[in-house]
Amino acid sequence: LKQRSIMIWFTGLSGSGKSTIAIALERELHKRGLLCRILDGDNIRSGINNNLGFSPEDRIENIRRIAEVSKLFVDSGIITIAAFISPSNSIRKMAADIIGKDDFLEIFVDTPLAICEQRDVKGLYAKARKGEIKNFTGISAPFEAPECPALTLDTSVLSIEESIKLLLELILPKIKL
Ligand code: GGZ
Repeated sequence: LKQRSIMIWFTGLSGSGKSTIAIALERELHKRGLLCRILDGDNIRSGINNNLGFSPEDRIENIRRIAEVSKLFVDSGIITIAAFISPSNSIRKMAADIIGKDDFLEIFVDTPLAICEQRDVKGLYAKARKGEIKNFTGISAPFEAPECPALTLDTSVLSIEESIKLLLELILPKIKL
């Protein structure tokens, strides 16, 4: 493999743009001949973690399993991109400790709650406001901003292209051998 593998860990609210950026980033890395893999709610919460909900305990177990799986990918030389809310410093530290701090890049998708709620792509914020979804991050469950992310991206200010440019500037020097 002509690449060094790292973990690119996106954290942020539902609707902040984590998956959209992850998919665009994956495309750019593939274009450059780099091997990468996205882990997100679509392939993890529907499969390996389909017995987990959104209580604080289940979120910890969700992230723990994701980190263990990510570690296997990273150790195989694959650039691994995770897009999960991962709502607290302690939960993200657990992930970094499992994967290894040297390989772990924390990216904060810091789109304001008001914008995420306005977008409400899946109608979940409206349901959370009505109390139809409990423990909803940003509404009835906490989100703790990262203290020292490698990069912060606000998708209400930056275009996807601008976010990808910033990400590539950060990542490419770290993964090219
Ligand atoms: C937060 C929830 C909830 C609750 C369902 N709180 O926009 P989405 O739909 O596709 O992304 C959200 C996703 C969050 O799962 P994560 O595995 O990323 O969360 S965590 O890291 O905290 O374990 C949202 C949907 O699941 N969803 N109920 N109560 N998000």
